[in-house]
Amino acid sequence: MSKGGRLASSVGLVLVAFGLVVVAVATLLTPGTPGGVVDFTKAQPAGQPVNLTVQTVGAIGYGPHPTWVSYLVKSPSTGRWIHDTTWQLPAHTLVHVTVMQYDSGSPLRNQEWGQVQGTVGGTASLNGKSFSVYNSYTGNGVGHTFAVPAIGLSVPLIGVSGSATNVCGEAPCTQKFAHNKITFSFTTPGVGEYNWQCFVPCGLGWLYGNGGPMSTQNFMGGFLDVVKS
Ligand SMILES: [Cu+2]
Repeated sequence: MSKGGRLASSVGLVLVAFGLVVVAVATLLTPGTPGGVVDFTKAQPAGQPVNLTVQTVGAIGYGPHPTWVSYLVKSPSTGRWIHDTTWQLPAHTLVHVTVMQYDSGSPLRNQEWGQVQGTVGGTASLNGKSFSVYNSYTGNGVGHTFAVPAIGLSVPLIGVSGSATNVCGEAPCTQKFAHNKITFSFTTPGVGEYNWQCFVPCGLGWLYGNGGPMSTQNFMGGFLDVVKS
């Protein structure tokens, strides 16, 4: 091979290597992978309310922890369910949240978690019916909460019947499976990073239920990445 040819092929190899690095980094930043962010800032015109749709499942059914409980979020751009709990939202903006809850529930360890707090009007709705507190000793109990401590937001996610025959076993779950639809609205605070989490110790098989999915990103907690609108 000529000197020029050798130079050209080594430059080519460097470019290929560079390309692979770029692809690897881009893959890491894609929603659904650790470090990903789901962008809700371009889903609607500036100043308009944001629609945020999530689902909670009793077992994600795939990946390194198939048996773990988890949240998933519906991509505002593709409509696909993705396993990523960091959501970028515009500041000082109304967010309409819909939670499709596919998991069962139980009585709460702390009854305060049964209260709806920090939402618009101090209420949420369960399958179309407004409520401000849920007695977890009734019905099917509470499966999870959606809470953003820094802004005083907390909403109980009521469980589906443990004896339902059509319990979803693998995410993403579709509405043919037993579920509860919980909706509520809140206003995002100013620019900042706000953690959100479930407060129901739902990490089955872990000490006091607080390990595993309760302490792992993209399962029972995440961040609201609030940016300038
Ligand atoms: Cu939970």
